[in-house]
Amino acid sequence: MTGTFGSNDLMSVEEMECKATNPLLAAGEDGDDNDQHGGGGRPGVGTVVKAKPKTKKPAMYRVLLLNDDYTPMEFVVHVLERFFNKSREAATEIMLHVHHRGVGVCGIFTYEIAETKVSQVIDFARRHQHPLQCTMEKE
Ligand code: TYC
Repeated sequence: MTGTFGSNDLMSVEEMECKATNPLLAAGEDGDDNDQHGGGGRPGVGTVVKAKPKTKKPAMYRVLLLNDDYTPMEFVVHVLERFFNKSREAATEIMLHVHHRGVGVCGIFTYEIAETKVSQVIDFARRHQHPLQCTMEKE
């Protein structure tokens, strides 16, 4: 683990001093397994042994299909099967929803995966000379 002092994944000097002075924290009651700071009870003396675990959930993005008047229904169903791993039945349901309501959700993904799906769908539609559009929005 490398890092710079002041970054979020290292313990702050204030936090180390607090742990070294507070017997509860120094005894490891904060839930981490980083309890041998080697400070010998001297406030502010010790070693950063381990970064605090960061478990934030990633932001998720809905991938949307947009209706148009020209893309064949069968092509949209194929797109949903091919790029979104939908069954024929689920794909048909989503396609009809988009056809009637104008927009529908194909799936929910992390940013990079959503971005890739959008590009793949637009590219595939273009190559088949269909105007089908696909976009993404934050969940
Ligand atoms: N509206 C199209 C048609 O009548 C079908 C269609 C459905 C097109 C969904 C795009 O995302 C779409 N042929």
